[in-house]
Amino acid sequence: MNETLAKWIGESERIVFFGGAGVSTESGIPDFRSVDGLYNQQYDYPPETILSHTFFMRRPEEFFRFYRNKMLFPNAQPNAAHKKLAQWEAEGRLSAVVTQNIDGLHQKAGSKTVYELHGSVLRNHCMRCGRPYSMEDVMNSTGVPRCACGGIIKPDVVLYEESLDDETVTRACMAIEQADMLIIGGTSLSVYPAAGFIDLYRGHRLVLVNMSATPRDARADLIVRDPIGKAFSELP
Ligand code: CNA
Repeated sequence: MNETLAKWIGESERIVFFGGAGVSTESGIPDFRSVDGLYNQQYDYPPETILSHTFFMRRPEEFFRFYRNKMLFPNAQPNAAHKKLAQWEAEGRLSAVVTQNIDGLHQKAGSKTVYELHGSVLRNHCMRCGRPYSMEDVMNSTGVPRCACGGIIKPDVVLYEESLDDETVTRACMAIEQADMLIIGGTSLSVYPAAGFIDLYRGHRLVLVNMSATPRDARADLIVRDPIGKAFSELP
């Protein structure tokens, strides 16, 4: 167990956790940039292209083929990291989870205040009439999923070229500004604007839990290089 990390958590009352795809790799969901991640597999187009708004509008069949195969993990379960964060919130130590993930696993683990910067695969809506649809509706459809009204059903996931939801961003920024400890985990800190949020934290308990180096390692007060599920499972 990392003693410094354990001590700081014990002393904090407004921890904010800011995480990315690495939080869910131990739940069996690949990240983007690790060696076996999505960016190191071969497709006709790079994932950034397929997951862009332009591609979605121009080639929706291709988009949904990739999306159903690579973005939906209906059987994934929360791991020790998701569970520990939910526990800290219930104990009154943690005020928010800010995540770039779209898998809904924090809520599945019991976390209540979760700011999903990039949306969620669990929510979908008709682009024409707004009717909501579940992940199962999209998963069980073929080709381009259509609403009863004929409109295309779009996942509530922020694609490249799309902007983040204003209210989610505002709340996430406020939580980070007011945090007495910021734990950043499982993110390469390479996707903006989300990666820039860490600059809002002014305290001296900035912890980075990431298996590889990030461009912001120099800013951290403590760096933990272990898999996050393993590291968190050892903490009180
Ligand atoms: P990324 O760029 O793929 O980086 C992941 C980082 O996590 C890398 O630096 C890894 O070294 C590190 N890592 C991987 N596994 C672990 C682990 N077990 N413990 C600690 N560190 C680990 O992912 P980011 O989140 O930084 O990039 C942002 C993108 C990826 C967002 O737009 C996400 O929506 C998107 N994404 C989300 C999911 C998901 O919802 N689970 C999956 C894949 C990609």
